[in-house]
Amino acid sequence: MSEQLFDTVLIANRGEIALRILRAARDLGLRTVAVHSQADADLRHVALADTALCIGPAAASESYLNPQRLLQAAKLTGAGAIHPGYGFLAESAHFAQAVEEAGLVFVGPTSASIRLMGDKVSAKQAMLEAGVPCVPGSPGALPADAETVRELAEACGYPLIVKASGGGGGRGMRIVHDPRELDEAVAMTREEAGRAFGNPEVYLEKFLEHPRHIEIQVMADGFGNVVWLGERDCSMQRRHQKIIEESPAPGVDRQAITAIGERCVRACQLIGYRGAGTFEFLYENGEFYFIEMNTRVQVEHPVTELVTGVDIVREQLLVALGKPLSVRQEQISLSGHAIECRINAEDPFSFAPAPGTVTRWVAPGGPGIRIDTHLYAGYRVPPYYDSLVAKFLAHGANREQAIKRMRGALAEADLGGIKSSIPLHQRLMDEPGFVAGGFDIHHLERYLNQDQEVSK
Ligand code: MV4
Repeated sequence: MSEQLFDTVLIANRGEIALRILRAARDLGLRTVAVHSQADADLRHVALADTALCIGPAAASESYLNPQRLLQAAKLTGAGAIHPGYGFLAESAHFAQAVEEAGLVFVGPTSASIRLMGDKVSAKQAMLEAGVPCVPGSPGALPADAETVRELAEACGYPLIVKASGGGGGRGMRIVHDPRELDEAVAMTREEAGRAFGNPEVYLEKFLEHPRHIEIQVMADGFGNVVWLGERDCSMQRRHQKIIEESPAPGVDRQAITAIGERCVRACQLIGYRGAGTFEFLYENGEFYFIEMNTRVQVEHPVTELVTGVDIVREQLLVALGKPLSVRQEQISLSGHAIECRINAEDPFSFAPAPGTVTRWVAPGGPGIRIDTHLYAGYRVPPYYDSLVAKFLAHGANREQAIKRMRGALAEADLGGIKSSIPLHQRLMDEPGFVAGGFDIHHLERYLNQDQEVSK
């Protein structure tokens, strides 16, 4: 037998990311186990995996979100590691700990790191200690005493935002424009947070009105090596769902980004971080403000892969195998520009989910085009899960070329049988705000609303 930590990885996810993980594992000579729900037997990665196992009914709570089923499947198939992908149990400290305690490798950070970052108050405290700039606000969780809360709010200034420590990704927050609304907003956010996250702790931040969302990708191994892999601008979003991501962030000073990237590296070293991670920042008036850290591989990771040439999922697996990162910081530079369009099975105007059977699928191609998808003709998109069915990526020497290539890819794509966001992206690739670049997190919703006015 080999001295490797593991030779089989269980993929605890579905769709395009499961296929992405399978390919990275296969590249490294690892065996793969696909686990799927009853609704997902016909997924592409299930057909390609060395072993496939049905772990439960369509409902995610009884399959992809069930730690016991996943651990049983690992035991049954001899998998030594579990890759959680994104979503589902990827940021469950409880699951990561169960994997650790079962003597298996969790492809990600330690459960302790996930717990630290999952609690937004402790995450912010750790970042402040590491010299990462944060949004000004209350030092830690709010006390019970209403008078002290009012004083903290005055010090922070209005408008402010009340956020749940157990929240994140847009869940559990409330904007307060007027001191008279403060008490009730704090009480309601506490109440909701207690119910939704089992943690009623809340904190305050100054509300930034026109920020961009810029995030830093990091990768760390178990030997203290940490690299940052540039940034992604994810400002084109709707209802906290990212629609388009790109790298580099248009019009942002490289020196400023480098300074932030280096702080993120330092922070990873301080907390003993391992694996892939993303530091989310709000960027306003030339300043970066940390808001939260994601302790998983992200949907938009290929944008970074295209501009850096680093295979992030491969590095995740290498690190999990106990090996060092295959790149050092001096070897990393950003080349050209990459854009990702998320293609969902949904109505391109109402955004209503539109599951159904794919009757035709011819993927675009050509120089600088990458398509991450599990689609094939005849595939039935089930109604039970996230509607992401493909990611179109365009890489060019500069932003202009990347946009042109993306337009070509969107025009080439031949997807029949289901509605998708392809027509939306075709409009966006010609939308003056997007084409100019550098617009804030509200731009897309503003554009879509104005569109609605016109059709009235
Ligand atoms: C903010 C903010 C403005 N000021 N915090 C939303 C998701 C979560 N990650 C944090 N979010 C925000 N936090 C302060 N102090 C505005 C948002 C926000 C947002 C952030 C990133 C991407 C899209 C967003 C959409 C609405 C609000």
